Amino acid sequence: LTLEMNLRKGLALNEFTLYYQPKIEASTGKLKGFEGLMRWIHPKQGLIPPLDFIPLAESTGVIIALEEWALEAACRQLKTWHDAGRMYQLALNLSARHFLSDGVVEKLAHIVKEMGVCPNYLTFEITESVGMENQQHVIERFVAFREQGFSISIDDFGTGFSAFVYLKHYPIHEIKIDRQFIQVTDNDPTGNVIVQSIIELARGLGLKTVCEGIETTDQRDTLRSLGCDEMQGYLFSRPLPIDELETWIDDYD
Ligand code: G
Ligand code: G
Ligand code: MN
Ligand code: NA
Repeated sequence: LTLEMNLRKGLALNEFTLYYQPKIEASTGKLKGFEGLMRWIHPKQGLIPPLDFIPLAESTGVIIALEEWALEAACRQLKTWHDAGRMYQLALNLSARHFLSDGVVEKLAHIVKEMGVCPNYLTFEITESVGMENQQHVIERFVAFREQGFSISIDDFGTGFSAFVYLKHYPIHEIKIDRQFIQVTDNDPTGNVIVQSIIELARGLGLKTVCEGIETTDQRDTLRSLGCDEMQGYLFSRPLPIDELETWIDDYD
């Protein structure tokens, strides 16, 4: 089998699953929602992490089918929570190839509608690198997502060369500050200056900030005092399968 056929077969045989990592409101410690992260549970190879199949899925185009599946799975879970009065938010990663594909906004909006979920509870995380080419086209896409009620977050913020282009031109809702800027705060005082500046800049522009990769209570306390809105990281929980997540939620709340 070609790798592409392997991916398609895995999808058809229901071998993919979503893990969920909690997102915490910095000021209150309240559980706000989750980022959904894909995993491939291969019958022979066991758990395959996304870094080992996402690039391949992107180059073959299978990523579109995979991420549509992920949205369906996420919406099914979100619907279960919402029906029980637990109004969590959910963020999903969207590859550049999928984000730029024809009809993507209508397709994703259709899936969400079919699943009976309100789009206001969904955020799509797009990596910073998407924005360098064809800026007008990318801006129109962002507007279309926004018009459907979806939020857009810029993932890995600060790692590319387009960070300021985003802030100046792009109609986004949130930036997700890359963990390299978070994890430097322990023993490098100049690291704090950078993350503090990013947070202040984002707030000045009316954007929400999410800090990822929080691993220590010191990082949590520092970032809370710097005014970041939401936090995510191993300190709270690693990404978990749904049954372990429900146990985690019971313990956390
Ligand atoms: O969960 P983990 O740290 O292993 O994820 C590794 C990388 O895989 C992260 O950069 C994450 O954004 C990416 N990833 C996980 N799920 C998806 C997905 O559904 N689509 C895309 N494009 N990337 C994903
Ligand atoms: O690129 P993206 O932000 O989607 O990447 C999410 C990935 O980051 C997930 O694969 C997750 O496992 C990983 N991750 C989440 N929290 C932490 C953390 O606190 N430390 C480290 N090193 N990785 C984390
Ligand atoms: Mn992400
Ligand atoms: Na990231």
